[in-house]
Amino acid sequence: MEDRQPGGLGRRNFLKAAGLGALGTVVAGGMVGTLGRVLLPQPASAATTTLGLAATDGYATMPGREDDPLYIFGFIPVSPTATISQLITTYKGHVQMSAPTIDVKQGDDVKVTLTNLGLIQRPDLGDGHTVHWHGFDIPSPLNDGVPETSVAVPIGRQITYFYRPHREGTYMYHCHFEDVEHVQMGMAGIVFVRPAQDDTPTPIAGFTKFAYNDGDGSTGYHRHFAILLNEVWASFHDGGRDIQESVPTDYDPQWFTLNGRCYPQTTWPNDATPGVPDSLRMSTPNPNFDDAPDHSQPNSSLVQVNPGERVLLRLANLGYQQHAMQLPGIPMHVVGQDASRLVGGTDYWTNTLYIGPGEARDVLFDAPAYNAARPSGSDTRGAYNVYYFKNRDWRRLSSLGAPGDGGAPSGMATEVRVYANDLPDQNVVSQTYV
Ligand SMILES: [Cu+2]
Repeated sequence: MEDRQPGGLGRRNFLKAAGLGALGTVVAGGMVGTLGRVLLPQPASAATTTLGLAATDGYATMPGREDDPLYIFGFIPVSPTATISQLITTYKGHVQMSAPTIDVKQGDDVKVTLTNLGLIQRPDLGDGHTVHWHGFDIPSPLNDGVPETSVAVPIGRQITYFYRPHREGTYMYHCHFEDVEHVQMGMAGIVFVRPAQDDTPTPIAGFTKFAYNDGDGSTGYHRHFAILLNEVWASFHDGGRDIQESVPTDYDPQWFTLNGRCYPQTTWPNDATPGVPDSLRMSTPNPNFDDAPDHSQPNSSLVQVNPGERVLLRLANLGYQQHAMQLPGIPMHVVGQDASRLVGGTDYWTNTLYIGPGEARDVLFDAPAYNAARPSGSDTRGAYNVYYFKNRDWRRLSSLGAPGDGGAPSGMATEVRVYANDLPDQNVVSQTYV
C-alpha cells in the first residue's frame, strides 16, 4: 500500500531514498533527522534540569500608565515541588512580564512543571494554559503545549512537560492556549540550549562557551544576553481587565519592549541582582492587593561588558510586528537564525538586524576599546562608554505616541556599557551588576 501519493514518498520509497534498506542501517550510518531521532535508542542524559512555572495574572507598569497599571497574564518562576495550594496563596495575581529566561544544556533531561493558578481579575474566565517551546523538535504532542492536539492545564491543576533538547540554539516559549491573546497578554519568554561543545576541556579559538557546536570557535563568546522583543497593545490588556472584546486585526501597539520594559527601565538591573536599590526595581502597585507591590518586570536588558570581549545577543521576537534593530558604532555579526547556525558563508555582518514575529537571531559583536577621554556615564562599576541597541523606527522609541522625559527615547532601546575593565566573569545569562 505504499506510494499512495503519486510522485510522493511512500514509506518504502522514503526508506529507499534515505538509503535505509533495513533499520539497522540507520544506526550504522548515524542517520540524523526525524527518522533517526525516533528510532535510535537515546543515550542517558547528562543531567536533569527541573523547573517550575506558574501561570496567572497581574499588573505591569508602562510609561504613561504608572498610576494605572496594565493588566497582564504571564509565567512566574516557582518551586517545582511546592503544592498547588501554596502556589495559589503566594503567587495568584502576582505575575511578571516577560517570562523567566530558561537556560538548558543540549542532551540534558528537562522537566518543566506548569501550574495554573487561575486569574484573580477575571474569575469568570476558565482559561487553561500551556507551555509551548517554539521551534523545538518535540516528537510527543503531549509535551508540545498545543492544546488542540494534546492538553491544556486547567485552573488548580499542574502538568510536567518533558524535553531532551537535541539541537542547540536560541528559541522562545509561550502559552499556546488562545495564543493570539495569551501571548500578547505577556505569556512569552526565551529558552536557549547551550551546545555540548561547551564541555570542551581545552578552549577553541580561545573560547570555552559557544552559541553552536561550530567545531572552530566561530560562535564563541565571553558574555551572553537574552532579550525578548515585543509590543504591547493597550486594547487587549484593558479589554481583558474590563471584560471587553478586542479585534486582533485592529492591533496598534502603544509600547515597544525589551524583556517587558521600555527605555530607560530596560537599563535597570535585574530585580534579582544583589544590592539593587528599590529605586531601580520595576515595582507595580497591584490594585487587587494591599500588601507590598509586585516586581512585575524583573528582567533587565542591560548589556555590561569589558573592552575587547565577544558578546552574544540571544534575540527573539514574540510580538506581531517585524523589528529592525541597530547598534550604532558596533558592527553586528549574525551567526544564528531560528536556532540554526548560519553555515557555508550564510552568516553576515550588518548594521540593521531584521527580526520578524516568532523569529530568533544569534548576534555576536566585539566590545570596542574603552575611551577614557569620553565617558558617557558612570555607575557603581565606574565610568563607561555607551552604545545604544535600539529600534531603527523612531515611532518605536516612543510610548503612548510620545517620547520619554526631556525628549529622550522611550520604548525599544537599551544600552551596551563598555567599562574600563573591571567586570567579573559572567556566571549566568543576562547577569547585571550594580
Ligand atoms: Cu495562557
